[in-house]
Amino acid sequence: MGQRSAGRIVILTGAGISKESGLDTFRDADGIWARVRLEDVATPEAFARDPATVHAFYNARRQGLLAESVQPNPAHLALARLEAEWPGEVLLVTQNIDDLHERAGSRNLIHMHGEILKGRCLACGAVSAWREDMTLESRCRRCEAAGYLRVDVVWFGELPYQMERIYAALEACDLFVSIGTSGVVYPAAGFVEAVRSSGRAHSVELNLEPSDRHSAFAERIYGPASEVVPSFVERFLSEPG
Ligand code: BV8
Repeated sequence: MGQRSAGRIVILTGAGISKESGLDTFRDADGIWARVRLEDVATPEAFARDPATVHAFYNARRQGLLAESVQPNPAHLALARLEAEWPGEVLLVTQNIDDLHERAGSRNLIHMHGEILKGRCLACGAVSAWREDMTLESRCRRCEAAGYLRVDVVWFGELPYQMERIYAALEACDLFVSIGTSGVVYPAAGFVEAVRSSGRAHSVELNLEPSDRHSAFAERIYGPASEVVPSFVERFLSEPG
């Protein structure tokens, strides 16, 4: 990898990239799933059974994300720099529902698991920005129906967004970089296989510790994202040719 003009890069990020910004991961010892069962808050069945509990779960995380103290960290900023300075395409696919990549300056971005700062109306299908608490009484911004809103995230058992575009990019890329993800949740955890099937791309895992899929990667660098991601981007951009 090094053809400066032809290199297409796909990056996958998970909750680990936002940890140093103050947002919890899911499967670390102090993670979200240590406090609440995903079956109670992150499935369509949970929402049908007890929507108030699901709203409360996401309302707390949304307010946490909007806290002044939560800012993009050097890892988010390094990925925005890579997109700005690399002559080939850089596609950032995130499993995260926060907006830290956008706030860091990333533009070519897919939120495959949706976005916590958006709401979707089950009556008319409208998706709208949503920064306040969502309740059973919340009204759709377009059709004004009350009680039909859900946070616009992908729950377990639901199909992630833009999968065709993602798989096309994975099969065409020259470099795949996975950052801050445990490699537990599919289909994201299987992306490295889609890349390897092309037989051409280099694959790198940047994580605090080996993920469940670590052995599938050609290169593995471990450490906090705010350290390993900026140094990887710096090294990559300063490579000759
Ligand atoms: C699908 C919601 C099919 C938003 C999330 C039974 C029934 C149905 C489906 C399944 C089933 N069994 C298995 C499945 C598939 C299921 C799945 O994979 N389950 C797992 C648990 C086995 N997947 C799905 O259901 C997916 N959909 O399969 O649909 C389908 C097909 C056709 C038609 C219809 C349907 C949907 C998956 C998405 C679910 N939604 N979240 C939200 O609330 O956030 S998943 C949730 O996990 C988050 O989105 C999160 O992004 C994702 C992955 O977690 P990670 O980001 O990796 O975070 P984690 O804590 O795990 O790891 C953090 C890592 O960071 C660690 O490695 C840590 O070491 C590292 N780290 C920590 N600190 C740092 C760091 N790294 C660097 N620096 C640091 N400082």
